[in-house]
Amino acid sequence: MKLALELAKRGEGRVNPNPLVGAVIVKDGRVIGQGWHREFGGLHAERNAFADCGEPARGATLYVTLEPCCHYGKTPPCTEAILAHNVGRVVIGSKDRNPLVAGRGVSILREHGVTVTEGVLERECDDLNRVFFHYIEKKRPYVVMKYAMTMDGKIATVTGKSRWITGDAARERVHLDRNRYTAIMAGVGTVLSDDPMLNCRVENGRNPVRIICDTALRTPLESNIVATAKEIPTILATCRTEEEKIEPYRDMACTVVSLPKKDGHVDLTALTEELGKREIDSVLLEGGGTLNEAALRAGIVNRIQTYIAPKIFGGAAAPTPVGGAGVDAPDKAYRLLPVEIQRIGEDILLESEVVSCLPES
Ligand code: AOF
Ligand code: ZN
Repeated sequence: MKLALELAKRGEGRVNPNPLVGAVIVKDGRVIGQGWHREFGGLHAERNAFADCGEPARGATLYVTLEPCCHYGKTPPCTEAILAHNVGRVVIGSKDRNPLVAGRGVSILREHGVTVTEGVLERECDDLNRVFFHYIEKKRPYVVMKYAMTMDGKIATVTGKSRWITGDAARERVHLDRNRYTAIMAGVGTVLSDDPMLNCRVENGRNPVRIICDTALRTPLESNIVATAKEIPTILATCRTEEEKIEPYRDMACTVVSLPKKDGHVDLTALTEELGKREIDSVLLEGGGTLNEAALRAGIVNRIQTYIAPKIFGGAAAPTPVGGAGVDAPDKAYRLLPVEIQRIGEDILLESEVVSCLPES
């Protein structure tokens, strides 16, 4: 199963909004076939593993990180392939929460006399597909709020300069995440101050869809984002609706989505629903303090990634990761699960799931 998990990760950035899945076929103590889901719409991991077998899989054991499917989707059911190859046993990591599968894959195999073992390395397999499970259940993207700060909690100096806070290794890791998640989201403030590309700079990586929260549509037509919208899908989320205001951006290949206003900004709940309809299963939120606070308050943030650099900026007015009015008592804090900690070069990365995005009343 560990090998199957490693294989599954090879699909990162290529299978969304479908799951990452790996499969290994073992016979007489030997691995005789391996496969993973390589790209969206392509063959499932199980079928790729059968195709890789140099000998018949009759009586073998199939290890697969996700319950095999039993429905006709873009591909035929994997349960049929498993039965056709006369596999003796199937060992499964995660249950599939896709309502089209949801336990039926296991039942069909058992009904046909296949021995099924469930829940092997289940936590690891579930963690691998956090995005898929969230998206298939909620039909909205899984949102990861990412920011880098100094040890005194500043995301820029008093003069607004933030390049760079973390070292090379941490910045490389951010680009891996830009490949892993389908979209990247920032506020218009970031476009106006940094004129960024918000692309993915890893070898064989793919660029995330860029989403700019731009209430009043102030993104400059000559910005890097707009200039490269023909090559990299770009969505401007705005409260403006006038055709003459929107048209120049459309002419430059930007997708302009007009949404209702909430608390003076684009309604982020409405935005995530719209992104879900567009099959965007995950968003890396690289906002400033205003957008981050609005996202937390809207309850759309699932995970927080905090890079901490061994530096101090100081300055009472230097910006911090989450702005707004803030909560007025510690017991009203946004609550997070216990933190996972990693060292990345000279920096550290803290990651945590958001338990409750709404301050307790
Ligand atoms: C995958 N890859 O390796 C497995 C999946 O539309 P389809 O035919 O690609 O089916 C997608 C569903 O199949 C998906 O939502 C999940 O429930 C199930 N298993 N999907 O893309 C795989 N094993
Ligand atoms: Zn399948």
